[in-house]
Amino acid sequence: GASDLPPDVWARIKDHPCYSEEAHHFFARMHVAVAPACNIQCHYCNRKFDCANESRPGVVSERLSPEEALRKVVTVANEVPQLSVLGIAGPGDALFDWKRTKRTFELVSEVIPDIKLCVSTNGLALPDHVEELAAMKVDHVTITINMVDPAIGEKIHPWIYFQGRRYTGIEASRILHERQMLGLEMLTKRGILVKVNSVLIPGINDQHLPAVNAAVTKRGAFLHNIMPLISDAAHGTHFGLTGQRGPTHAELEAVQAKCGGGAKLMRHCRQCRADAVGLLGEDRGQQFTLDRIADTV
Ligand code: CLF
Ligand code: SF4
Repeated sequence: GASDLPPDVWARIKDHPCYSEEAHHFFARMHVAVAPACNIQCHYCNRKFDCANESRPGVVSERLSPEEALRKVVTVANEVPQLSVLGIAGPGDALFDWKRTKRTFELVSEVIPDIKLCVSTNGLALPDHVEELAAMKVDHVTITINMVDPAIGEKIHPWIYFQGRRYTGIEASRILHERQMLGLEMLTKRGILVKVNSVLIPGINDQHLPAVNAAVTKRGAFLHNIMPLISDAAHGTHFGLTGQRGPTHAELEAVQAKCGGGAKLMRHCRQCRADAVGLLGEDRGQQFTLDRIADTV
């Protein structure tokens, strides 16, 4: 809440619906799905659907070019007065597709200079783009960090694609882990607010998430959002097909209780789509598909 934060930090989150629980009743975010490709594989992803690190798996978002995204943002800004944040959260990784993400942010900030820019990434490409993110005044970055131990990472992320080659096994997770920690440190050193998302996967990282919480707290993470794995065989993910289940509500609360004392926990996440529009939990994305806005701008 407002009372336990320095005033300058409060001023930066008071109209961000994900970073402030109070704000989510009054302020809206929108996502534009401009980032189709991804540089890693997660066992809870099937590549055809939205990035499950930030978003609800099993849904397909409308892919937009940066120019189409601009048109959509302008339309929504005119019709949704609560709009305060533009986020890029997939459907793949927002920083692997850096040129598209950057172009989108540049186009939008020229027209709507006061909109907050927000980005979500698996972190692998993050250290390469921190300078430019800071220069574009991106003040909110989410990194999905499911482990700080590559032996656990290996069970979640079968491969990564990094600097022109594919890595598998423990080596892949060691690189991913190092890049995530480096990216987090670089962001917090510049004063950018970082939220860490962790997907809670029973039997795989449930006992380990307090160690993740401690590691990201130490490096200055502002918020930690522990998200339940949504696993469904119908989504065709590795975890879905192998019968990996998501946590019960009680299991989620038990892990959250063990993470108390570290970075503040986010408890109001609605696991949005990569093309979500509106207040959290009130998704108006289908009102603003391209075919519906074509005539309005
Ligand atoms: Fe979007 Fe994510 Fe920014 Fe929010 S969502 S890029 S930080 S503006 Fe928010 Fe949605 Fe949860 Fe994400 S409720 S899935 S935490
Ligand atoms: Fe899928 Fe997102 Fe993982 Fe990439 S980072 S494999 S898009 S869940």
